Amino acid sequence: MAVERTLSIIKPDAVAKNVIGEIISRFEKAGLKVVEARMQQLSQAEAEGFYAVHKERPFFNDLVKFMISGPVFIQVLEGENAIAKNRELMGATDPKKADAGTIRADFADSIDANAVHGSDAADTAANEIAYFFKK
Ligand code: RTP
Ligand code: MG
Repeated sequence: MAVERTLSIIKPDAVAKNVIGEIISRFEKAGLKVVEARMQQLSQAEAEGFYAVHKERPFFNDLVKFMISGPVFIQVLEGENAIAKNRELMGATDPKKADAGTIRADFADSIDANAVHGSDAADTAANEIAYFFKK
């Protein structure tokens, strides 16, 4: 297993619930390290660009509207197998299907307001990190 970096976003619903710390604590306890981070209010263009891969999907407009509904906490997590580990900690996209003890099972209200984003593969992780943390 290799040390990887992945992009994590704590979405507006979880920021509004005041659980940024609890969510970061789960990453840290699982051995992931926060190596970059900031709070940000996304613009419509930033949210559309970030989720551009979904732009033909029926949920795209709602997804963008939700992602700009309040500030988000954007971070880069680093550690062994970070991409898959983060997805495991997050749980399934739909919190009703997420395993008990996952972030989405514990903090998400719906498939739209689902608390966190995590990169899903090595190439998307690299692209998403570059999107928000340009060197
Ligand atoms: P994310 O990108 O936010 O980490 O979520 P994900 O990989 O688990 O799910 P993805 O398929 O990439 O979808 C991105 C976000 O779009 C919303 N969605 N709604 N109504 C629907 O069928 C539906 N499907 C996806 C979710 O909020 C999901 O997080
Ligand atoms: Mg995704």
